[in-house]
Amino acid sequence: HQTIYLKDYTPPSFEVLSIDLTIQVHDDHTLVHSKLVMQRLTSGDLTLCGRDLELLNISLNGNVLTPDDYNIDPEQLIIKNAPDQAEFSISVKIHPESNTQLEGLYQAGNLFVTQNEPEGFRKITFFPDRPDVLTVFTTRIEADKKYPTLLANGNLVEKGDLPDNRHFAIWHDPTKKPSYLFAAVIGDLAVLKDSFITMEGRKVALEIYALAQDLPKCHVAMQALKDSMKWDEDVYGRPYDLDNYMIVAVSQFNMGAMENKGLNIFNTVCVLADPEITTDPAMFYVKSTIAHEYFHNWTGNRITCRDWFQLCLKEGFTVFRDQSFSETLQSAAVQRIDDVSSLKSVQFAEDAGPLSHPPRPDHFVEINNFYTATVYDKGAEIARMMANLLGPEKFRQGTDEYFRRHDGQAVTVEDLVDSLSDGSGVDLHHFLPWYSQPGTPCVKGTGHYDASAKTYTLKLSQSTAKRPNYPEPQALPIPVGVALFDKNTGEQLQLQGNALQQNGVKDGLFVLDQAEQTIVFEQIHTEPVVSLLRNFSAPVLLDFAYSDEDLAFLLANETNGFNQWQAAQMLLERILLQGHDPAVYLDAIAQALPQVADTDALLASRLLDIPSESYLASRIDQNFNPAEVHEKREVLLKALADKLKTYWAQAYQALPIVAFEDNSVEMGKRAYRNVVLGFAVRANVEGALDWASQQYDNAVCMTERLGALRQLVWNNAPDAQARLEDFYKRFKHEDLALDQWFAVQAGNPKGNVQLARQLMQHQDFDWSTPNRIRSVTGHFAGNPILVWTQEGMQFYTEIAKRLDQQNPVLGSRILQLLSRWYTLAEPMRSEARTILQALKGQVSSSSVCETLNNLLKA
Ligand code: B3K
Ligand code: ZN
Repeated sequence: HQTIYLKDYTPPSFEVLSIDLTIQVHDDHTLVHSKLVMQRLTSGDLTLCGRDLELLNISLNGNVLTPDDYNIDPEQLIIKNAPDQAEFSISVKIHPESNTQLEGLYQAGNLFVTQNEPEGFRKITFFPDRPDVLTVFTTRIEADKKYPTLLANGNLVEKGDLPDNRHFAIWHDPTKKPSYLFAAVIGDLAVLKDSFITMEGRKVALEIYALAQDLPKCHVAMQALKDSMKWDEDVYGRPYDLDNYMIVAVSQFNMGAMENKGLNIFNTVCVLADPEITTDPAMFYVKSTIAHEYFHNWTGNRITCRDWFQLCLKEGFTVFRDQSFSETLQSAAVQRIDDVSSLKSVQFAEDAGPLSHPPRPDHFVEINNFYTATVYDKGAEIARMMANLLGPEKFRQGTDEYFRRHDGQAVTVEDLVDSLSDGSGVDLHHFLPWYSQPGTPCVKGTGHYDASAKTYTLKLSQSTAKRPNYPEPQALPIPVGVALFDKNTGEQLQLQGNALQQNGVKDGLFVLDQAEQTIVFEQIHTEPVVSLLRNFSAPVLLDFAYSDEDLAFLLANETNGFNQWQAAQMLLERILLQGHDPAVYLDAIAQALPQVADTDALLASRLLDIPSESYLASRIDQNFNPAEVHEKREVLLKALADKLKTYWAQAYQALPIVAFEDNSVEMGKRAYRNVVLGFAVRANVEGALDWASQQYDNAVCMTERLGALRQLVWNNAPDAQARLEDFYKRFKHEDLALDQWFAVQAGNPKGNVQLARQLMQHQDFDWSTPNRIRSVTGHFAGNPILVWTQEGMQFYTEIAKRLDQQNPVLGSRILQLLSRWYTLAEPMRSEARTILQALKGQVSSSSVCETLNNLLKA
């Protein structure tokens, strides 16, 4: 497999003025005819990408071409001596009915759908399948009338009957787009309709297509779509630009959803929502994914990427936008907690190991391997840092300039930073190295109060570990959110005056952009406690010389829930990674919790977060002993449970099940009730497991039912089996609920590989549905003690091998779960290497091979 480098980028030699596409679907094959009108831009060959296509015929400007006129290989068709104006007619045969890779056009049950990002379109027809070639698509679809739904991007121009019980529809998309945003859907779907009137007065028809039985579960998504459309108008001034917006739900899908122009295709798990089958976090995920894909219409579709190295241009920015939107749906503090929590456990871990790469990578073998937490979530943090530094008004001027300059173009990360700088009048170019440097910077520091001089001196330094094959890391601009609190009263000190300006602290942010810097706060009349990295102002690790008491102080006195949570996490990491005595933490949380719970149950549910074993593992670079980490965490959980034993009992009783309401207060109570139940069970509160059984039986929604089931199953309660059987009976026809049934068993910390294997033998297990596969592989991975055994690792390498041909994108993802193998203590480390090496001769897809090679480089 070939490595592709950013530095080798060259512009396309031809533009495509238009494409007319005809897709004729038959039971055992599909014919695709295309007419491409092309125009030369620069000298060079005319190259059309194509993969797994049977070429039936090709003609150029009316003349049939013979094999002498072109070179063809498994990846492309190169036309020799192409004229400057070229009109191609190309016919190919493809096989969506046997396409298990879920890329290109594929059949999923009774539905044909496309997934073209990043390089799926080349599996539909020959085309310059690269994001900087934009064209106007007209699409004619023909199929049997057993498939009444025929959709493509844009406006419906015509539909009608054909002989042999067939029919057709013609769609025209007036906006130029790259091939990765092309979509088509052929099937038998029901539709939920609504509409939205844009700020420009355009009436947009909104349509969500799903199986008839799932239509009632589409209302949450519809509301989220309307909310997102309004939010993008209010916050970014961006209206929608077509007369219709369609979303299609499909159960077999490799990732969450896809932002195809005007015709989004969604994994059912990201669009269907119903309190009876969907937990609150899952319902929240539906809303934020709907928003994410909608926001792509401006950040991704109207302005797209010049090449795939720029992926974080659209993904990072769009994640930042969907996170900001989500902050308006629930509490902003809790949204930030959840986003940071996932950044730290997934992205920090990725960036600390052999799969580490910059948000804008400079080389890849398989671009599918780069839809990563680093590109998405670290990319979002970079956008957020720039936005925070500018403040809302200037950031808006910057984004206005970006949209003004680049609408309709395929651009780079530099273009975004140029626009933000020019539009706001604030130079942000020093942020560019964040895009190209891998690794998580570590900010270290100390603070000193001089009572006689009335000064508080903060010394901060930054460092980033050097990674093989990358230059010596440089100092990055790191915005550090900072506040001082009066140690005696707990009050936040007002920081004002010249001293601050000279030190560069503005709006509570200090930009650390040197290897080391000192800030002196003057006229500080009482001893302060400093709070740093407030609201997680930069994606860095913080190692500040706090005393445990300082952190307990911040947990009690910080003014925002995120900062309280962050203080608790720092204390917990000290206990779990550095062996600190848990007493300070236990006292502090016991003190703070009841009051927080009374006013903000959602926040209380998060304040009890204990860093996951996977996150802790990511902080251990050698001699990692999974059993030891597990044990330490269990001991701490037990101590916390015991410390508040009487409180759990009261708190649980004070939270009776009530009718379901979809708002953050009720969501908070449900979340907190489940957390409290878990601690009550752990503390052996009398009757706690019976409460779990009762909660299961009386549940009015999935959050309650699954929360209870988890306690029963994970504690091997006598009632567990009967409730599992009940759950299965209740939901065996609801795929998304059944996924939870698999997940709760696969994620059992007291489970084992045998159990996971049995689940994969179950009659409802299905190798063609990624959601079902992930419900076992993903949740089993939550227990490092089970993963890091010979059987556990073999379990994963066998799955990667099985998926290598069948669905390499998914296979590669699953293999990535083993990325920290090299940190294991011996003899596990050597065993892990042997197991990974054994996989080497057995896989051949570019996705799986690239991941495996990178893993073995560790
Ligand atoms: N842009 C798509 C991701 C496509 C992934 C292809 N392997 C979804 C999203 O980020 O919105
Ligand atoms: Zn996206």
